[in-house]
Amino acid sequence: MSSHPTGSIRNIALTGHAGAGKTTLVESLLVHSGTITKAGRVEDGSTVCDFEAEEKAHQQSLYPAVATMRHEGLLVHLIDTPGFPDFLGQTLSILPATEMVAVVVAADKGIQTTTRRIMAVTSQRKLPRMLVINRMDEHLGDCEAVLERLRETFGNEVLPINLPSPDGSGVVDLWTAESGEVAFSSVKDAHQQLVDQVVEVDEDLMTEYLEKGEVSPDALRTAFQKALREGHLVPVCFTSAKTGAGVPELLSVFEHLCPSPLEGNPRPFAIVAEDGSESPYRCEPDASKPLVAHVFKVTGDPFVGKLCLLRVHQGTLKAGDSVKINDSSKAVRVSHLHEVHGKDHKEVHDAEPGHIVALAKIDELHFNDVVHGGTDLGGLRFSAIEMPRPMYGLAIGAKSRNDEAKVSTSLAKLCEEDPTFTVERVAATHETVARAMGELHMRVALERLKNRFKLELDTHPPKVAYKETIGAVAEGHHRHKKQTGGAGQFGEVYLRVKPIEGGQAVGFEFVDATVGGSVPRQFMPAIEKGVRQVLLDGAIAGYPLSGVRVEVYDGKHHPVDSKEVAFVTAGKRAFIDAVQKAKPLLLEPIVEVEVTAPSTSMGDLTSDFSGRRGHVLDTEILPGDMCLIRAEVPLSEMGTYSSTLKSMTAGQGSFVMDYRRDAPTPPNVQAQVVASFTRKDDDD
Ligand SMILES: Nc1nc2c(ncn2[C@@H]2O[C@H](COP(=O)(O)OP(=O)(O)OP(=O)(O)O)[C@@H](O)[C@H]2O)c(=O)[nH]1
Ligand SMILES: [Mg+2]
Repeated sequence: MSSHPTGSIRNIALTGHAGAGKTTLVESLLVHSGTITKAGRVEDGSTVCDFEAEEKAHQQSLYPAVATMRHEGLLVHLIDTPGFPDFLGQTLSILPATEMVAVVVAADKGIQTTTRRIMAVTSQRKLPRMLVINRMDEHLGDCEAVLERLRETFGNEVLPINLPSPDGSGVVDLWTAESGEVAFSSVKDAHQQLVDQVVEVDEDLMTEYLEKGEVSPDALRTAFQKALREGHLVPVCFTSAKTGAGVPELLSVFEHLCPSPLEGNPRPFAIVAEDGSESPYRCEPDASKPLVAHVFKVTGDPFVGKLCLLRVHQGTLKAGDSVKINDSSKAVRVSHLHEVHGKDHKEVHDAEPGHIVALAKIDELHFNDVVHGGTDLGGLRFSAIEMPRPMYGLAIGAKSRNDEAKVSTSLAKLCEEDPTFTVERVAATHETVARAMGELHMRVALERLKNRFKLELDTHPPKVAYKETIGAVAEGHHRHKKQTGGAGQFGEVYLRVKPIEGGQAVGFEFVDATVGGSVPRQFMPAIEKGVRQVLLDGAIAGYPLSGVRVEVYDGKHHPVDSKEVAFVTAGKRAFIDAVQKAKPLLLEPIVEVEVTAPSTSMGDLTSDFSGRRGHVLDTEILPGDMCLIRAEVPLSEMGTYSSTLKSMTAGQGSFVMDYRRDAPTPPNVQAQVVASFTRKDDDD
């Protein structure tokens, strides 16, 4: 039996924009719970959660970190997350491990890019959330306006659960108190508003409340939980992570009002059958049921090597158990379980539903894997939160020849630890391209390679990975005839190419539309082979070709000289001939960029997008003299955007970009790229 059964566990994520004060708030909560005696400082690199070398160097969080505290009989896991938009993927990946997402907002900054993103994702995923307005020590005067903006932006279900005292040295609880002095608003009104909102989720309670004018605290807590689960209430707390004002009250909200794993919303698990159909699976937080745990984070530890963080959703994981991973039939032995607190690990014997534990050195485990103990749970999958697609690319190579072997293994480790960092060999450009979410993310990844693997890379901007497709229907023909002494080679192909609906350069179809045996059946695979040879290197500019349907409608063969090789060449040549007549198009990746910046810089920012061949989709004025700009821009024009944005907004702007689609390049760009291409022909 675990010393902390499920009902006494709380798992809370601290999210929000960079600099809101999350890591400092965790320190303050750890001090108030008696877990540590003195708060560390982000600037000194002495906090529990920013323990990695790169975090200390940058003085900001770059990876999620778990802090564990025991307080008043409860076990609380706080997960601190990075707030800079480049690290959004890291932050999103840990949300499934928690029952409550606290979104921290700096009172002086209000709603920023990460605030919006997290509020949107938690709403979609039906994750209970709350808002914490921090930095009230220095910005007490801004608190009322920020609360108002949060309500305007995220709805009237955003309601304070406490309010700052007149001098900001503490807060007045609105859950229990009906009177008291506060910096703004009135305790009586705010209390009333809170209770009114909560009772709305329960008709019987509402009737009782209307009749008697009050409801019991127990009934109110149950309704509060329901309101959180349904997103009918987004409570707001005020804090100063620096002075500790409001921190004991925040801890109390986490412990007494936030859902335990028994009370959280069900997680999106599904059993996938052999035919691919899915049926939802409801994990029950019951320690006696078969084990279900989910890997929400993979990281590398300099001492223990690969470390996977798991959240147990059902059943009990014990040290020494053998478990299964996804649908693998191989049982894997779990010899040690660890509780995590910053960089420290403490061995524990078992983990019941709700627990977060680390498993070391299990090579078979990967991000988003399901670990289970049931014979019939092989098809169990967790529907992961969709990750933003990394679009900021750098072509990379080893600095020293001796390091070449090390490059791929080290990069593979990095990719495994970060779902938004990828490395691919781009055949079209013959480059190895690393992709991250932005410049900072890329820089941090390169620093990590240096710190952890003593590996330095050469980098340069990658060539654009264009794609080829066609814009019209056309026909192509090739007659391949070769006489080399004895038997010759003969094959003749007529084919038609058609764009596949959508013009998105997606897909390839090959159809035999011949009649009367003009091309004997056995040569059709040879023609297809020839056509497919063109797909990788393209027909006009050396880039991959797709979005084409090929119909072979006629041809000729020779009873003696027709050979497979002849039809391969004829197919390939006829295809290139057809594509060249089919209004070929060169496509480039387009990203959607979302910028949040002071509204005074809106004009500059929108005209900058025009200079980058982009176009603005929409703009919005946000509360607090901020604006939001959404634009579509060719990826190739975004290489220097971080520094431009920084200088245009005096460091106040932030942006995220996401892949949208591929679109045709302007005719002059296409003409240039096509002109610089020479086909290497080796088959004639
Ligand atoms: N005055 C004041 N400063 C604060 C408060 N909370 C944090 N800070 C300071 O704000 C800066 C950023 O704080 P962090 O705790 O690193 O912020 P964060 O939200 O973790 O930022 P990221 O890790 O980048 O997402 C640090 O210099 C803190 O000392 C606060 O309540 N009041
Ligand atoms: Mg931080």
